[in-house]
Amino acid sequence: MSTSRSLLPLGKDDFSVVTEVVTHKLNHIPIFKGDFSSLPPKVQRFVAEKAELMNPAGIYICDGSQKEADDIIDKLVERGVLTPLKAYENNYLCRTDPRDVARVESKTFMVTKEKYDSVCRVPEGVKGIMGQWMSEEQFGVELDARFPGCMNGRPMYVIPFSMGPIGGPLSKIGIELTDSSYVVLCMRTMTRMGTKVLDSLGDNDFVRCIHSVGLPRPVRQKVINHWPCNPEKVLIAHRPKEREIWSFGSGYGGNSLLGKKCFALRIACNIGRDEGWMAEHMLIMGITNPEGKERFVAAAFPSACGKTNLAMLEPSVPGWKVRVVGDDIAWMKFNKNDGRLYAINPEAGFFGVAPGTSHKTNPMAMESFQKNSIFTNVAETADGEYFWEGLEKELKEKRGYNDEELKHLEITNWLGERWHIGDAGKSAHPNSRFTAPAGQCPIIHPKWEAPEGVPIDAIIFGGRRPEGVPLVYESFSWEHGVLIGSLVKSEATAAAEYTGKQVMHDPMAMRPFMGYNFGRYLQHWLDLGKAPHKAPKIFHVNWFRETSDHKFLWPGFGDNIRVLDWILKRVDGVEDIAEKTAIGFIPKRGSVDLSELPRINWNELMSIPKHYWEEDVVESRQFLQAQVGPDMPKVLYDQLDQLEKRVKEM
Ligand code: TSX
Ligand code: MN
Repeated sequence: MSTSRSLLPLGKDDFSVVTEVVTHKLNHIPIFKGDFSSLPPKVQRFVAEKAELMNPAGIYICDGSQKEADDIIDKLVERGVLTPLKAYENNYLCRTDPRDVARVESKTFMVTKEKYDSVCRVPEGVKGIMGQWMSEEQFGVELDARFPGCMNGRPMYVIPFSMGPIGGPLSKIGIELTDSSYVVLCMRTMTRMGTKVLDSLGDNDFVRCIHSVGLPRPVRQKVINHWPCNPEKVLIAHRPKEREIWSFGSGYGGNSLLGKKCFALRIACNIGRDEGWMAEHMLIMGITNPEGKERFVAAAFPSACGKTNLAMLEPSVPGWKVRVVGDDIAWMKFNKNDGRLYAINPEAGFFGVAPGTSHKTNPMAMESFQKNSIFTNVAETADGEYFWEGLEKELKEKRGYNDEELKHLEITNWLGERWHIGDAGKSAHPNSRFTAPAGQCPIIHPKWEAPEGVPIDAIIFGGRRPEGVPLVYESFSWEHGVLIGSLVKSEATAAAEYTGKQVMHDPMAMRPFMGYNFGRYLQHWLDLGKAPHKAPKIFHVNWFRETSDHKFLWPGFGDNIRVLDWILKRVDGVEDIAEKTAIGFIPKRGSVDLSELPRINWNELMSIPKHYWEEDVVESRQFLQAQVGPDMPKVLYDQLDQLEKRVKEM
């Protein structure tokens, strides 16, 4: 088999050999920018090996400077890849090939020798939803069919990046090789990137990230929107043991910004298992009450539940203050000294869904992307502003237009076509994104880059649950909370291939991001919650419960502070505000502040229909047996038995 040299790790101490190989390989590949010989030896070897495999026109070592970003932007504007949004300072629009608009879960794999290191032992005939496995042999074949010569005629950018503050005790370094300059720009916003990362790397190891748009020159297919990609051959493969990521054929988001979902979740949860910490799909926020006491919470929600909106909440109740630490990913570790759980946001920017974001739903996100931001697949007004579904009203008010005038406003939709408000179809792609530096958020927490992280007092799970699930409930124990997390469900998302409105399982909000056997991941959670660790309390929230005629029962958004208030009182040990039910503790009537709200149907909002939960417990057991099977920790089946018994006795 011609299988990639890349699969054969060179001996660690073979330095004479390595140096020789390195010089040899770089003899015929020019350096476009940077000093190859000043790279740490391991980085040199990685770059040289992969350059030989992918055969780029030259090597461009990114320093992370503003000048470098400006140069790349100038070139992309000249080529028509980026359009300046002239209503702002240094904001740009990017339109992708319309076939390359989202993560591709069906082409995403974990590659391990042992299948069941990656996925659970599901019963015969069941298709596992918690990730896909590929054998090393198959991966070798897939790699050989894609990567040799794949960067022909294109520069290969070398992006050194840190997930977490550079040099921090919880931080990790990666190097991404890519032939996409769009990826360079986004990585510069989403991670700490450049020379200072290499300085702190020294001789240490790093996560190897290899990305190609998969369209070597000369290009045979037609390139649409100056966005090279290769949708038929998309592959996103992770080798957790080798701490390596291979991504081919897509330039979009989670497929190409490899620090995010691939590294910070799929690879990092493997590192976390080995090193005793957790990598989670969670926001991190600081909440200060009117008395001035601040507490931090981490919250896991599936896509399309408004995680970014919650992280940047503007409380509707006077005296409360929320500050965002992170909106998507949390790396968390129990501290040896005080036993508490500390979390960092490994990212440095927000890569948020644009449609639905407005001054009404998320004013702080809006403030974050007034400058230095990239908008991908949104629409543009004739005045050089961004536009998407959800901005109609504020655009109308900004211009002082009436409805008729608004309809005549010239808009270019995400496909580059003329479009008007009220026309068929959508102006922006439903998965269109803003990429903005986190530091530009007015309510970014002053400790958002604290290397040691912030102490977490509550973990909150949630989902879009139109039926049956109350606004908030609290688990009876860490183990019960882990069961609740493993049973997270939500109405489907726009961020992936799924459409429609079924309620789908998304355990721990990690379904698309799980990096190893989910049963072992649950066991890892159980292990970490034991003494001497002081495990945070675990809650479940549902902002999305509906009446039988499909009206939301809870106003949501800034009013969610009322629920967070109750949660934090529980964290503080206030007892007389909770009522024990079959599924957990719920707020006693009157213990959630509803002042100044229009009438809330509290009974319907908080009800726990026996019939619904009887069915839900049965469905939950079927789900866990089918998807986690024998890998499910027994403790959690015990928890499920107890839940079933409590529901039966309701
Ligand atoms: O983000 C949301 N949050 C969390 C906010 C901090 N959304 C948007 C979800 C899509 C990303 C919500 N949508 C929330 C919510 O709490 N709640 C709802 C449902 C809802 C939508 C509109 C109204 C009320 C509830 N409108 C009026 O009441 C006028
Ligand atoms: Mn996410």
